[in-house]
Formats: sequence, structure tokens, C-alpha cells
Amino acid sequence: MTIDTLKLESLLSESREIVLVGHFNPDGDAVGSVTAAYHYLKARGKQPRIILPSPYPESMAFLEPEDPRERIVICERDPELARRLVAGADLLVCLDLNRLSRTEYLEQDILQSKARKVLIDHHIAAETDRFDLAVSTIDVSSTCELLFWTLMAMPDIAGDPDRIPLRCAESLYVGMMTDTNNFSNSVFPGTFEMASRLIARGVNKEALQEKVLSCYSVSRTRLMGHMVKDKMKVLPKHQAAYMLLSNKEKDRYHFLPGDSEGFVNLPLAIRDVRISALFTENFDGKYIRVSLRSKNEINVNRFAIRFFNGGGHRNAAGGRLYMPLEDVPAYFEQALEAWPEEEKFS
Ligand SMILES: [Mn+2]
Repeated sequence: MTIDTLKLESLLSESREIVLVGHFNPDGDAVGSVTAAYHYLKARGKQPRIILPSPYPESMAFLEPEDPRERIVICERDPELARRLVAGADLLVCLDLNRLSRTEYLEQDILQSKARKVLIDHHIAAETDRFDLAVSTIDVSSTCELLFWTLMAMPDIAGDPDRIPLRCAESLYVGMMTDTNNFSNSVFPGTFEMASRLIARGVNKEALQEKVLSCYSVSRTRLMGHMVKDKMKVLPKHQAAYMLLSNKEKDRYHFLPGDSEGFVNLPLAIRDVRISALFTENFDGKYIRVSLRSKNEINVNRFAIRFFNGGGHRNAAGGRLYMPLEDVPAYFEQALEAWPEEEKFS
């Protein structure tokens, strides 16, 4: 793909109030990409702000801006400030989201804002027409990888990773590392190239792994055991497995944001399981969050679009169900039954 870095450069240099926005339920790639963009812009003398719709995993707090006045604004906690920042922005940069609805509470504010808008994202079917500039492709591991190649093409970096600020480089590495499940899925040749260049730049891969991947509480590890031992249902007929996670269980295991990260991948380690689903009751009980994963030949993006009000990537997708948790197993089995074969392997 070609990236219009000339346009991006002029948008950045013409803008004073730059606001970086990530998606609801931010994962490592969302936090990584907004903070990477922050650290890059900060080094350019800008004073960008970051908004995330809801809290992000505590393990990523080290990626936050140093200046306490510039800390990430969480819309759920501070809606007034978030709205004010969006309204006052002259440039909005949305990262790691393909539809503005992924910003949840902020969609209308962003639509009404007079700011110019940039999208940097790696999901299927991005709403590129809603942006003045969209950097969008699915042929990368993560938004952080896409942002890395975008920065590399910018005139000030000019292909030299040593010019990327170290904190920006660390954020980029974290987003790529988490979205690929530490190099186990959605890895492209460019992903290794990025990793190689960032490590040569000075990123300490082991330190980041320890901070982000080996950082859980005892109760989270026990919850994981409980899910696999007591909750996982295997459906041999469909080569599928699923787990349900209720709010009651979350309370019992002192659940924190990010604690269920990776659970959905666990059943895929079973030889004949090719599709895995995790259904999580949202904290307010208003809907069920759906996470889907598949082995290579199966396209769960299409499955998520057709049955789960969502979408995502070929082997990793998500969505929502508006039904009680106890109705989900029957719905999931019906969906597997009704899913057209040609779409499954498309
Ligand atoms: Mn991502």
C-alpha cells in the first residue's frame, strides 16, 4: 500500500490541538497505538491528548505520558473532559478502529467535530470515507505495525528507526506483540522486520514481555484454570469449543480489565478444535461480549458479521449478543449449524 505521508505531514504540522482516540475495551494494540502516536508527536513538540472510551489493562500503564496533566482520559470516568477535548480539537486521529461506533460514547461528538480526521487501522471494511485521510490495510499484524511503517515513511524519520523516540518504539512493540499473541498469529514478513528494527533501535523485548504478558494476579490464573476445567464445552461435531464468563464469576475471582485476555485462545491448543468462542457478560449486564478465534482456514470474521453483530479479522473477531448468558449455548450451536460451508472456508 502507499501511505500519503505528504498529506499526513501537512495535517500534523498545521494542527495545534491533536487528539488521539482508541476503541472501547482497549487492548494492547489500541493502547500501544495511541501512546506510540503520543510519544512521536510529543517529540515533535506537539501537545497531543489521548482519549480511550473505557479503562485499559493496568499492565500497560507504563506506556502512559509522563506528564500527569497529559494522562490518558478515560471517557467512562471523565465524559465531560473527553467531550471538551474532542470539541476543541483541530485534528482527530483514530487508531485501531474501523468504525466510529467502536468509540462508543464518542461517536456523535466525533461526527459533529469540525476537526480534520485521520484513521490508522488494520481491520476489514474500515469507514474510510468518514476521514480526511485513512491509512487502512489488513495486510499487517496490528495497527502498531501499520503506524510503524507510516512513521518510517514520514520525512522526519526517513526510514531510520533510530529517529523513532524510544518510548514510541516500546508502545509500537507492545501493540504488535499483543495483537499477534507474541508472534503466534497474524504475523506477516513485515512484522518480523518491524520487530527486528525496533530491537536494533533499543527496545528491550524481554522487559516488555514481562511487563505485559507475565503480569497477572494469582486470582486471574485461578480463573483461567476454572474456565478451562469447569466451563469449557467442546462440540466435536463442529470442531468448536466455547466458554461462558459471568459477572458472578468475575466478582469471585476479583476480575480486572484485561484479565480474560488470551482465554479464548486456550481451546485452540486442542488438536481437533478449529473454532473457539468466549462469551463474557458485560459488567452492566446489558449485553454479552463475543470473542471468536479460529485456525487458519476458517473465517470467523464472516461468522461474527452474520451471527454476532460484529466483525474483525479472518482468525480473530468479536461482537455482541443481546440475550441472557444462559441462552447463549443454544444460540451458538444453532449458529454453527446454520453457518453456510462456503462462507466458513471463504
Ligand atoms: Mn488491533
